[in-house]
Amino acid sequence: MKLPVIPYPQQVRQLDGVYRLPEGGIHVTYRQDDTIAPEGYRLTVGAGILIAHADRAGKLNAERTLRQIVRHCAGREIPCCEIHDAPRCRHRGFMLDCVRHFFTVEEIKRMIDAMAMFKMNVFHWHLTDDQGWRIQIDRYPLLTEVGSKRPYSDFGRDYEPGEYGGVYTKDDVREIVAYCEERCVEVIPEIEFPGHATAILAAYPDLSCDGHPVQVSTRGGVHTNTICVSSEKTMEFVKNVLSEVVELFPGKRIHLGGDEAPKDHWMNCPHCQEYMKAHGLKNALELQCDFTNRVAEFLKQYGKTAIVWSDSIKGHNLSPEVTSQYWVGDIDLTAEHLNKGGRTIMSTCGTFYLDMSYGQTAVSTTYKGFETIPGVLPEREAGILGIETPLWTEFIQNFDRLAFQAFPRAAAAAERAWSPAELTDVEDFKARFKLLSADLAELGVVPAPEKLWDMSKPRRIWDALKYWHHAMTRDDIQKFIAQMKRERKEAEYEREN
Ligand code: TNX
Repeated sequence: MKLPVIPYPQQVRQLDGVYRLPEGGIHVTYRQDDTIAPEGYRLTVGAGILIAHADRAGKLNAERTLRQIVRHCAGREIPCCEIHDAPRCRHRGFMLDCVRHFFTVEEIKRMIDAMAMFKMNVFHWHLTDDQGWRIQIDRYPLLTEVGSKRPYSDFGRDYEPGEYGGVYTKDDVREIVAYCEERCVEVIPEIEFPGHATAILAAYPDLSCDGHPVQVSTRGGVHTNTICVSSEKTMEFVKNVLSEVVELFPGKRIHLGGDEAPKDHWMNCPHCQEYMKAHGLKNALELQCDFTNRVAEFLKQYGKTAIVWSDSIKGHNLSPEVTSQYWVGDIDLTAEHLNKGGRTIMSTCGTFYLDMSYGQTAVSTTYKGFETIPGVLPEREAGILGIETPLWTEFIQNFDRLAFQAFPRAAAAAERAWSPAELTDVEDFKARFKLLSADLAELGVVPAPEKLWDMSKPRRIWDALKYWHHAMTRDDIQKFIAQMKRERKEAEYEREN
C-alpha cells in the first residue's frame, strides 16, 4: 500500500531508511520558498523533517500530510521520503444545507475540521431556502422573526411535528468565518434568489409578482414562489441584504443560488413582461440571466464575484464573469459558458451529491469523478475550477447522519480534486480511508459502514428503491411531474424564439 495519506500527494519518492519518532515529539524545520505552487509544499523525511512552502495554506497542508503519516505508519518509525505536492484543482469544496435542517456552530466547526483534514478548501454555506432563512439581516428583522421558522417539517415520509427553526447571528457567522480562516478555508455564503424564496416571501410578501401571502414551506421539492425580478423594490431588497452579507464574509465569492426558479409568475406579471420588452429579452430564461447579471454587477463594487447553480445559464445571456456550478442538466450549456470565458465548479448530482444513498452513489462512483467536459476548448479548460460535494439535508436530522452521508464519499471527492488524475485505484483509496477514519472518529465523525460503500447491483437497486419510497409520497410524485412539464415548457420558450 501507499503511504497512509488522503488526498494522495502528487509525487512521493520513498528513500532508504526510517525516521525514528523522538520521545519528546517531532521537531520540524520550516522553510519559506516562493517557487512552490500555491497551497503546495515539499516535505522531506530524512535525518530530520523539513517542510518547504510558499504560503500559509501550503504549510498547513504539509502538516496535514505529516500528521497522517506519523499516526498511521506502524510503530514509532516512519519511512524516509520526499513528497512534492500541490493541488490539481484549486476549488475543493463542501456544501452544507443548514436550512432543511439546522446545524449548530459547534457541529459546523467539526464538519469543517473533518473536511480540512482532507485538504478541502471551500465551505459553501447554504443559508436560505423555501423552508427557512438562516442569517441575521439587521435591516429586515422579519427574515428572522417570520422567515426562520416553520410550523412543522414534512419531507417525503419523514414527519417532524413541532415548530422548527434557527438562525445564525452575525457573531455566529464571524465565528465560523474566523474558524475557517485559521484553516485556510474560504467561506462562500449562499443567499438564494430568485427561486427557493418562500421564506423571504413569507416575511415580505410584496417582493413577489402578485404580493399574495405565503407561509414558510414545510416540505421539499420545487416551489413556484419566486421574487419579482423586474421590480425596483425587489432589487433594492436584494442589494440591501447583500450589502450586509458582503461585510461578514471576507472571501471574494458570493453564491446567489438561482436553481429551480419556475417562470410561472414572471410569465403572468405585467411588470416583468414590460421589462422583458423594454430590454429586448426574448423569454423568461433570459430574464433570469438578466437579473443575475444585474446582481453580479452590484457585487462587483465590493470586489466580489457571483456563483450560481447551472440552471441559471439556460438563457445563454449570463455574463461570463458569473461562475456556474454544474449539478444537473445539459452539460453542453456548461461547455458554452466555459468557451465564452466563464468558469464552472463541478457538483454533478449523480457523482458528488452526498445526500444520495450509497446505493445510488457508491464510493467508487464518487471516486471516479469526471474526466472532461465534452466540447470545451482546450484553452478554456482552466475555467473548470474544481469539485464540490453538496450535502442537502431534507432527510438528515442530526449530525451523526450528516457524517454517515458525507464519509467516505467526501474524502473520495477530495482526493479526486487534489491528486493526479492517473490515481484510479478505489480499493487502495478505501484501505487508506479505513486507517484514517480513526482521525475522523476523534472528531465524533463516524463514516458509513464499509458494507455500504460499494454494494452489489441488486442491493444497490433495492437501496435506491428504498430511498425513493422514503423520499416521495404520492403528492411529491405529482409535484415532480408538474415540474417536469414546466421544464418542458421552458425548453419550448427557448425553441420558439
Ligand atoms: C435540488 S441541487 C436542489 C436542492 C435540493 C436537492 C436535493 C440544487 C441546486 N437544488 O434544493 O435539496 O435537489 O433534493
